[in-house]
Amino acid sequence: MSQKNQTLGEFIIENQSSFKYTSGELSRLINSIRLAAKVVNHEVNKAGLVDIIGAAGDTNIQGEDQQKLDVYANEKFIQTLTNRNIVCGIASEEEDDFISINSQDENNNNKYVVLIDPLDGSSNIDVNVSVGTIFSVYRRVTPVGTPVTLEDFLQKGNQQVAAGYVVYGTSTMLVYTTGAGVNGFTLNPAIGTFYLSHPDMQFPENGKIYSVNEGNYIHFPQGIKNYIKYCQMEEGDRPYTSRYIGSLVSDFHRNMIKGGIYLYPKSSKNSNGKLRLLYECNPMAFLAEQANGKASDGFTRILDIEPTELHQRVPFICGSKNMVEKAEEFMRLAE
Ligand code: P6P
Repeated sequence: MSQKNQTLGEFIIENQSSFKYTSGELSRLINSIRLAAKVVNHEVNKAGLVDIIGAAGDTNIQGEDQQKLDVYANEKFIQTLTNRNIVCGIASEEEDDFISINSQDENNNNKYVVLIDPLDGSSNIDVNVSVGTIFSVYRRVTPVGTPVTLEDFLQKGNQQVAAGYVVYGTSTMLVYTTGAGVNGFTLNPAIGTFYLSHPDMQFPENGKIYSVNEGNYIHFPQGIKNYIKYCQMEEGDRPYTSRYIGSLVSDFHRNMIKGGIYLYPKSSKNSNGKLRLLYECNPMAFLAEQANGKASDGFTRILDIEPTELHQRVPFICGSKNMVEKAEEFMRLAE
């Protein structure tokens, strides 16, 4: 049984045997995420001090202005995963296409692909609000030793072998799962070590926080409008509290600890919602379910959605099980 204040390194070694696939590689992968997280954290924490904030002058495939830290974080995670010769492919929100990693040795025996949102919520950087990194890990499905193909990335979320996030907030935390529960590690910046601070994280089945951008209310489907009015009604343990800071990782993290629901529905402005299935919704849904929570698009379990393209978007409702099920009920009734 893992005990608090165990380091991330000790935790990985102790739990390696519980991971049903081969030992070693996934542990090394998580360790490389840890290293990149520390490097990015260092830059995020001094963003106000050096000329690294502000748009990098480019836009990503989403047509969004790329903040310099977006570019920096993307480069660091790709560099770390590549240099350690652990993965055979990487897909990133900041890259138009996936990246094939051919290891130094000819027969590239690396089995894992990683999909990543290197700096989610980056529009918050200039206003000193928490941002995060989200990652998702699969075993490749094409033959080991051959270059990866799009098929290796377009896998259903229920095939993930690991997923997690880094939240660069009042403290920096790495929260991840390999399918045996969710554990949170807090960085001690003085010595650059992550310590197990939140063992076996669980969503409370009920909660009193709802997180949605109500500025889009008039554009929402009727079922979502009805659910939001339900949250605001004076009845029983309601009205709920509205908390939305525009950073998925931070809203998710708070809701997992306190109980709550996060919604990014489709709307007349965003016909499939805004969040990306492969490197935002799937990893957060895997974490949610591993923490006794739930995640759907309002009708279908996120982890069962068949991906069709690398940067596809889906509507996303995620959090405390009973809250998500109540929102789904409103969606069905309004059908
Ligand atoms: P809006 C950040 O860009 C993000 O992907 C999530 O982290 C966040 O929850 C959402 O978009 C905010 O989007 O449209 O409400 O500003």
